[in-house]
Amino acid sequence: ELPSSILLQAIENCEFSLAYQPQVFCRDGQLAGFEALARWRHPVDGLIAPDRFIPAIERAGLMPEFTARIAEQALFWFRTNILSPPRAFADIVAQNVPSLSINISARNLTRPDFPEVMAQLCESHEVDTSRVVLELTETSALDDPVLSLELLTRLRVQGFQLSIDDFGAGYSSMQQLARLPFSEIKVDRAFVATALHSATSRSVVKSIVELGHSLGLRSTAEGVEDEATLQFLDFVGCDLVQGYFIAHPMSGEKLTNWLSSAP
Ligand code: G
Ligand code: G
Ligand code: MN
Ligand code: NA
Repeated sequence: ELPSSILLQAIENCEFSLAYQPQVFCRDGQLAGFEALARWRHPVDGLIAPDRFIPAIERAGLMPEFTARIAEQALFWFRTNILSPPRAFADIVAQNVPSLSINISARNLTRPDFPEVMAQLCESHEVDTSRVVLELTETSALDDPVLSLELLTRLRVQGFQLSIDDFGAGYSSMQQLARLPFSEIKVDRAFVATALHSATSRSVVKSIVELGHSLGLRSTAEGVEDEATLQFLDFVGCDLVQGYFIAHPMSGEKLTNWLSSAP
């Protein structure tokens, strides 16, 4: 178990880095945005995956500090590389107005100042809040549903887009989907990965996309690993796709090269 003193030190020492995974429109492959994914560059143990440290950060009560630091890093990268892009890919970016997706935790929705903190980070990096998508996992248990709903609503009022991540994987506190102010639904990777081989998965994917559209939400499929899956997703009307078939999560530097070499 990771002690909270170690985690706090890691946050303060900026040992967390971000990988960015491009998202593209299913229809024409144009760039739509990026999801920021945290990695821990531990000085001794090397690269540690989020599945290991995110739950530990949650248990240690450090999610507010962690998210603020991650958001700051992501917004800085987005401002300097995407909104004020090098010449090499300025055209690609200018045409598409890409968004920046940041993962948040249910633990972020327990601090009343969270919307204000996020809005101030956007302001100081000169990033319009409407460009920022906050992803909340469907299965995350909301400790205080009333406060969480109030904070989600305030984030929405501040201009943030809200996304419900890994949809289909759980059946919990987010049954009230229709009552929460989301703007995007992300189909869980498990259904996308098995879509070609399982009629059940195909029905689930199609239903989620339709549910999203009926509620006015854009749908994003993650974990797209081949062209046939991409075609199926386009066929059912999915809006955005993300996955190894398009691009792996990359360091900011690698992503710059990826953008420069895009057709
Ligand atoms: O990065 P990987 O590709 O292994 O992501 C695994 C999961 O870890 C993601 O689906 C996401 O839910 C979670 N995750 C990654 N980065 C962050 C982050 O910055 N904050 C939170 N709360 N979760 C994250
Ligand atoms: O936030 P979320 O849990 O949805 O994060 C997405 C996770 O899925 C990250 O861990 C990311 O590295 C991973 N991922 C992204 N694209 C693919 C893919 O095409 N296939 C698989 N297996 N994993 C992917
Ligand atoms: Mn996500
Ligand atoms: Na997630």
